[in-house]
Parts: sequence; structure tokens; C-alpha cells
Amino acid sequence: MDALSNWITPNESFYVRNHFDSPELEPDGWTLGISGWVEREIRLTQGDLEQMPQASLVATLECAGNGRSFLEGKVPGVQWGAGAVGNAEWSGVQARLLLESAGIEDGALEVVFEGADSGVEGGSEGAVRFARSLPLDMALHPDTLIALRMNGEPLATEHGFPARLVVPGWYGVASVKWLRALRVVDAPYRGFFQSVKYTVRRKTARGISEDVVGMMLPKSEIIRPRPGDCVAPGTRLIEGIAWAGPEAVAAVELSCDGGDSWRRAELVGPQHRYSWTRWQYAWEPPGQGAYSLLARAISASGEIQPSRHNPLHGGYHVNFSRPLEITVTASTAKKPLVFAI
Ligand SMILES: Nc1nc2c(c(=O)[nH]1)N[C@H]1C(S)=C(S)[C@@H](COP(=O)(O)O)O[C@H]1N2
Ligand SMILES: [Mo]
Repeated sequence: MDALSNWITPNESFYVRNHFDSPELEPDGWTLGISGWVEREIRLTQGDLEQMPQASLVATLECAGNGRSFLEGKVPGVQWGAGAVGNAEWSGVQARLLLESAGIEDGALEVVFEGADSGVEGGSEGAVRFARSLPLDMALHPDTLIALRMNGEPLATEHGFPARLVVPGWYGVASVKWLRALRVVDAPYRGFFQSVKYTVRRKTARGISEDVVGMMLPKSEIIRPRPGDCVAPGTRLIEGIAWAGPEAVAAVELSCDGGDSWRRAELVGPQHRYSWTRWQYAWEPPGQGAYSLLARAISASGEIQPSRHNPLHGGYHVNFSRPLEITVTASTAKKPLVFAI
């Protein structure tokens, strides 16, 4: 949890999620190809990218499986606690500059971003390459970056050196690391990481449909106190973070009675779209005893973080408000009295 207590997550504390071994790419031989539904195929070196206009933005990256271990009943996948999320400043070249210099042909629908890593993943028939597509409008969005730097430093190997995609506001899986090619396609891409894996179901008027995991949903975490803490009576500062995918966080609400009543927390420090916002709430416990704390984020467009997990989302989109149990006690004992037998 310490990694979550700064507005910017230091690179060495930023979570790492790799499906295969990290490829160790040599900057000298590395190129990024742009091909497919384009007027002219191009190939860029790291030096070419460095010489293009650079853009920077701060964005929160959250793994779509973050929080999975808190689900009732075991769900397959990495059993993440709360820590598969971080906030960094990403710098590099707008993806649209590359796509525009290749010239997109009429009829183009999506852009496939291919990583240099491949391997066998549960449920795959043979080796699969890590690749994900974006609809053309997202690939051309000015904030979609081919990032070369993370918090001002060249990307570390595990974060995608020498270049990775960053799709602000989307779950981390969209931000393909170790990029080696952009392929413009004229049909929906159905790669392994957006068909067999990383999809969620949704109820529609005509039944259940399947969507590719995309935009991050509103979510908050309580950073302090920690689960099981015993705190003395008196005013206590409850602190946390909240994010709302492509939107800014409009408000964070806190409940100290298991969800019966909610109060506004105070937003602290920078507050903008794509990036998490820190918050705090000065709480005066009404008396000694056990308390269940809950936080919920509200996005700029009014979407409220839910109190229950949507079972149609399986092991992804785990953004329900998770109760945090603490004890308020005047006793100096470290543990709640009930455990101090
Ligand atoms: N090439 C490649 N890109 C990838 C992945 C991967 O396994 N290979 N993992 C994805 C997932 S699921 C996440 S959550 C983020 C994690 O980025 P990080 O390791 O820099 O935190 O990278 C994404 N990009
Ligand atoms: Mo992820």
C-alpha cells in the first residue's frame, strides 16, 4: 500500500504485469513498423521517435484483474490484491503522428498494436503474441501515446523498453509494451488477449453480449487506516485515492457505518482526467467499537462506484467498494480486545 500513497508512483514501486518473459530489446536493432491499410509502410528507429514532437501526460494504469483476490469464490487469473495500479507521467510521441505519416486508407477500422513478446498462455492453442487493437478513433486520439519515458526516465525493461503504448483511461492491458509493429486493419481484430481473455459480458435487450475490456471504471482505495487497525478515539484522518478512467474524479464519499450513510471526503492535490486523485476525511468516531469503512468514487459524469461486483464481469472490472474493518479502542493493546485472549 505504500506504493499507492504518493500522487506519482515511483518507477521502482510501479506494479509489473507480464504474460510472458520480458523481451530484452537492444535499442540499436529495434524498429517500429507501421503497415497494413496505409498509403505507405514506414519503419522508425528509436532515434526517429526521439526526434519527433514529444507529448507528456499523467495517467493511472490499473490491471483489469486488480482486486481479483477479494472476490468471493475463486476466479481464475493472477490473484491480485489492491496493488496492481499506479500513476505515472508518460512521455513520448502521439500515435496519430505515426499513423498520419503512413497515411490511413479509407476503410480502415482498427489499429493492432503488437508486442515483441509471445508464448503459451492458459487456453491458447500454441504460442500467441501479445497484441491488442484500438478502434481507429482511439488510436488517433491525441492522448494515445507511444511512450518512451516513464516519470522522465527511459522505460525500464519490465515496463516495455524501448517503447510502449499508453492508452490513458483504459485498463492496463490496452497499453502494449515492447511495441514492434502497428498494423492498420479493415476488420475487427479478434486476438487472444481480446477474445479468449480480457472480455466481459453485458446484458442487453437481445441477450448477453461480450465486450473487450476497455475503459477503466470508477474506483477508490482506502490507504489509511489499514484493515484490522486499532485506533484511539478522537479525530482520525482517513486517506485514500480514487480514479475514474478517462474522466476526472468529481467526488469521493465515505461511509463509516457499512454503507448506511455517506459523507463527502476532501479531494487533495492534483485533480484531472486520466489520473488518480488523493482524498482525505477527518472522522470523529462516535464511540469505541468495531467499524466498517467504505469509500466510493463518483466520476465527472456522475457514475458511482458500485457496492457489489457484477458477476458478468468474471475476474475483471473488480471495482466494488470493499469494506475495511477497524476497531476504535482506548486500550493501548496493539490488537482488538476480542483477540487479546
Ligand atoms: N507486450 C505486452 N504488453 C503488455 C502486457 C504483456 O504481457 N505484454 N501486459 C499488459 C497488462 S495486462 C497490463 S496490466 C500492463 C501492465 O503494465 P506495467 O507492467 O508497466 O505495469 O501492461 C500491458 N501490456
Ligand atoms: Mo493487466
